[in-house]
Amino acid sequence: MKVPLTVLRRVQTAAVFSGHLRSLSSGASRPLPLRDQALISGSSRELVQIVGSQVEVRTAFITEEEEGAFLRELEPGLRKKRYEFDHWDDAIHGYRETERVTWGASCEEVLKRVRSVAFPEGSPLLGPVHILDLDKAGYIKPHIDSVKFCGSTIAGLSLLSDSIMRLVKEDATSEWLDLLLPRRSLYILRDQARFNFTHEILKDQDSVFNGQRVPRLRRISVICRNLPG
Ligand SMILES: O=C(O)CCC(=O)C(=O)O
Repeated sequence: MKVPLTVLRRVQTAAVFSGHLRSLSSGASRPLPLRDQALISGSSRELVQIVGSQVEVRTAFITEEEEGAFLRELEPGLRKKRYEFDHWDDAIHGYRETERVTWGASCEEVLKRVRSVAFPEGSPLLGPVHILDLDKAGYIKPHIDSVKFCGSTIAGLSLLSDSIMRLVKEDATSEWLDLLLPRRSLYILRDQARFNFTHEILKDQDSVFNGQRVPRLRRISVICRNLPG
């Protein structure tokens, strides 16, 4: 099932405040490697603190071997599809997608881990896992996932590439957060962050986090959602 995406307007950003989410800091003055710097930055310290509590980025959530297992399962089916570029009104540009209910043991083990950290126990989940394959030239425009199809929590694994997810407050577009999503990390958006903020994945040429370029290559996301309450 394709979850309908509501396209909303993209906005520009202003001052930047950073907060650490499960990250390390060396205190060195030269730019930190991507995996050692704060993973969230935003338009104000308050926003980083308040909405930052409803977003999580867990670096190295899966190993290289586990990423390989997902790719082996997903690539044969994805390769049969063409990237979609020309739907002018689509919320996603340069993508192909699929969904999957049944997985091999290694992927199922990872998905169990995702579910146990992301969703409250007993929360009914959307059965199929959604797979989104973004071409290097692809990107996801700002949108809020339909409340008809998914509940309070969205959790996604990022395969093959680092990327930046931008959240922008729907009714106050000067309020925003950027999340740095390293390859093989898990992100979780909950509650306000999921309902009151648009989310988007930046295109390669806009992919800059705290002044540091984050090359956006082809990226596959594996997304789990719960059902509306
Ligand atoms: O690719 C991602 O991680 C984000 C996907 C997304 O925006 C969505 O499915 O609503």
